[in-house]
Amino acid sequence: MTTSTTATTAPQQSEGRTRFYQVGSFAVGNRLLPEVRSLQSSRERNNTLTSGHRACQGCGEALGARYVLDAATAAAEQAGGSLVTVNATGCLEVFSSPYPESAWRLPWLHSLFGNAPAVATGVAAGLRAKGRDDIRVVAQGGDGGTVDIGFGCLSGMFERGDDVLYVCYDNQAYMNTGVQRSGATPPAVRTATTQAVGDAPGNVFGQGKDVPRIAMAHEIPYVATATVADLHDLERKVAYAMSLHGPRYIHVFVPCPLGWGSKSSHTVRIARLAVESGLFPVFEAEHGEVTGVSPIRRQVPVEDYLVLQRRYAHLFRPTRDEQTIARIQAIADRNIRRYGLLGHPDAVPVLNDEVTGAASTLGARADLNDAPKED
Ligand SMILES: Cc1ncc(C[n+]2csc(CCOP(=O)(O)OP(=O)(O)O)c2C)c(N)n1
Ligand code: SF4
Repeated sequence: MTTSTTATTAPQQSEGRTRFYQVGSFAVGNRLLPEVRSLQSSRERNNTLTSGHRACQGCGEALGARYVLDAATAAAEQAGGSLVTVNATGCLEVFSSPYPESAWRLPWLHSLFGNAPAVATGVAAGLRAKGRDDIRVVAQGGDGGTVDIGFGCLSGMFERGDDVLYVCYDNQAYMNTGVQRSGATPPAVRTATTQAVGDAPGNVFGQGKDVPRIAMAHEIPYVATATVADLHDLERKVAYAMSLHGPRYIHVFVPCPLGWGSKSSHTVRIARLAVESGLFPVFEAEHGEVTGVSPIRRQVPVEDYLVLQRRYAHLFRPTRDEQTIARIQAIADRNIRRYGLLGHPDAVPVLNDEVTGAASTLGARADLNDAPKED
């Protein structure tokens, strides 16, 4: 993440202009800045993931991880203890720990790609054996490390009842290795391994895994979904999860500008549209039962979400793929029904539309012109 360049948030520069770690790429770091801290190092925050990492500008995963681990650390410290985290291989691990540097300011272990839940189980067991119930364990990984290669370890961790909070940062593909499809990649998405060619371009419909619901089926103490569009909600869920014991799971929706072909300034907006369209339902569940949802207040058609991302560009150019857009809208509609997302008295339902049965309540279709252009 870069430091802000606005007048109020820019770091105090004593040696001239801000220097960037890399120029002309998505990777911009500030670790070469003089020893002057920006607002991201506010004394009110733990700043567990601090300046100097190499995430792309606008990386949702960096934003989400920072808020998750700051909230988890704060919760552990308020209880008189501390936190240790285990990190699966993936973008988050790579951009935060280029040897010999680290952007982490807490005890942090790098596991393999596929065994973060098992390593976290071992850490928790070791702490238990030493009688250290003051030290809490958080494990984290991307969607590939979680829903694919790490899934067996994760299910075992749930089933055994291990005292670990596991957080999945879902950017819907294997970003670290070049945007390959994962079991969390949505239908129709173009990735390096699901090209936008043929009769059914992009990722196929009807495959993949809904891990929050699979976690609920384990009837563990707590399962929640969240996005970087509502960081207070994310912090609250982490704090609540930390007040519980046993296996807990939080699935965080984190847009990836590089892999999704979106503007870095659209990360939070895209996350909000995913929620407001119904494509990413935000809910909490305890012991297998849904206990709360974040209702949609101003429903938008899925198109408003899709047009801002080049990975969906083939649905709009050279001609609109009405059928596929309607199928994606049907997924959102099913989520809305499944979780009762329009049950809130303030909710604004979508209006009619000749294609998808939906119409923007935000006027976001004007953003068709604002969408990233195809390569
Ligand atoms: C056994 C094994 N297979 C493959 C890899 C290469 N690898 C490292 S990270 C990664 C993808 C990570 O994807 P994800 O978990 O979704 O995290 P992201 O990078 O998207 O944050 C892959 C394939 C590996 N490290 N180990
Ligand atoms: S590729 Fe995506 S997940 Fe990885 S650092 Fe860049 S924006 Fe973040």
